[in-house]
Amino acid sequence: MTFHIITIFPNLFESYLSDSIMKRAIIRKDISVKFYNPRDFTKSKHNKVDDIPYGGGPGMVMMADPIIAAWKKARGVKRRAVAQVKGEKKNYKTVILSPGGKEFTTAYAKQSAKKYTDIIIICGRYEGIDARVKKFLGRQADEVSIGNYVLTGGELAAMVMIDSISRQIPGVLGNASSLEESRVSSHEVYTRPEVLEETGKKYRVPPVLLSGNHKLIDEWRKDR
Ligand code: 6GU
Repeated sequence: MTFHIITIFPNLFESYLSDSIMKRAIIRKDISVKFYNPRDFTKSKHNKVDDIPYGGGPGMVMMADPIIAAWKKARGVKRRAVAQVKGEKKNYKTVILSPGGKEFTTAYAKQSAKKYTDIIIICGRYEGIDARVKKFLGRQADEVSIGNYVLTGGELAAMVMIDSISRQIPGVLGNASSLEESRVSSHEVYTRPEVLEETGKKYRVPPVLLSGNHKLIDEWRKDR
């Protein structure tokens, strides 16, 4: 999976992608992440990427042209030609991140990991992106939000999507069974020590987990 990130703040992604599971996924080439800064695609003298809204109101609006130019680079005709020569079948999706979009879910992450080879993610600031970007992209783009709260920009949301989609890609998680969503956070988990002594109190691991009886353990887990 290749993630193409359109953002004016690519540095925000550095630490998250350079450690732990995302780092390993990139080294293994299970995923790759590329950046396109609208500021590098401006036609104006001062590399302007935002301007005041028509009709008035607070805040700035991201200009359509630099974003569309960055998107064209990400979607590149040249890359497609290379893919065709190699006989690869590319399948692109574009996501416009916006607090008003449809909610991002594990189901969306699973589908995306299965269906697409390339996902282009456009990060806006919360005042918004000129609506003509969405009009230009039409049905090839989804407008997506990661939850019912407002962030200052789409970059955190993009990282959430990269993480959540990547862990659905075979090989990204070391252990395939870790992928089972039902196992994630559904029941209590324990590790050593068997008895944790803290501030005069003893906290024990439930005896069933020490029993070695996997039928009983599975039943216990269903109830948690
Ligand atoms: Cl995608 N963007 C912003 N700015 N805020 C959000 C969001 C996206 N999803 C939830 N809040």
